[in-house]
Amino acid sequence: NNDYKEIIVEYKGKRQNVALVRLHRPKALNALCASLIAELTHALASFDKNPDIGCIVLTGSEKAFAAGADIKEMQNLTYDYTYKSDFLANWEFVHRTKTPIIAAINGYALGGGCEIAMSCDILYAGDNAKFGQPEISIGTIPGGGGSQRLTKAVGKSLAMEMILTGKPIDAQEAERKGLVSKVFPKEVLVDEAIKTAEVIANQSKMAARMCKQAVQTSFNVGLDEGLKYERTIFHSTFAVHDRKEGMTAFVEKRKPNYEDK
Ligand code: CO8
Repeated sequence: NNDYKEIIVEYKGKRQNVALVRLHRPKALNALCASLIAELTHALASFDKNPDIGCIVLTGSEKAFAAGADIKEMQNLTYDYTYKSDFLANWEFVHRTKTPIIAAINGYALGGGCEIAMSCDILYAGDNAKFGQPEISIGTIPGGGGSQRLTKAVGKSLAMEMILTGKPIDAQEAERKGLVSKVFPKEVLVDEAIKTAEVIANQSKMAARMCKQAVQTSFNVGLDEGLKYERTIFHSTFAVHDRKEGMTAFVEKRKPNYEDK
């Protein structure tokens, strides 16, 4: 789609089944203004509806994934406005997208930038990445899920330290603490993310969405409820053509032909 101004969308992979989205507001280090979020939301919704897309890679530039919500846009907002408009509620959309999303993070992922990255399913970092929740230094708190998702990812003490001091951590520490699953040299990060995305996009799309749904549920419910939910989805795969095809292909020692049904 060439109509976007603050994101760039390309299609990647041998089968063009990976959507690559670059946040593109270079003058503001990809600060997440309302129009950028609206474009991102529109693009993600279109991928969910597009039967050709099986995985999404979300990235920024080499300098910044995103340096946060747009402070200039927020500077003069009032409580009245933020409350009545449920300001930032639309950021939920990243997490609600059904297609798996890999965040490929080079440079700054601060505030809302870190929060958008954490809303994705897999996080890969470039070796120059910096993750932080510096909201306290501008008199506010994380508003896009940071206090919850960062704590779940890295544990209480480090999350408190980052959120209370505003100081970022680097890619290596983010990997050690489990915030990201892999670190790559910054020049190859996006290609590596696309490689993983291709592996995912070549699976059954229904199975991939169901896997995502099951893992996401583990963040919201206790173990017993989570196990029941997993089993329900597992049973439902027996109503899906791709499950029969996947198992049959294994038995017949051939590659499966998934039909996304
Ligand atoms: N908002 C608006 N503009 C920004 C932002 C931002 N978050 N970050 C950078 N910019 C702009 C700068 O104002 C500057 O513009 P100009 O040239 O017009 O002055 C341009 O980008 C380049 O920035 P710098 O000159 O500052 O670049 P440096 O390389 O010197 O510094 C930093 C890079 C360290 C990243 C620095 O820009 C910085 O500290 N940015 C702010 C980081 C921050 O505090 N982010 C958190 C914002 S608050 C937030 O995200 C939480 C809100 C609630 C939740 C939102 C999610 C739902």
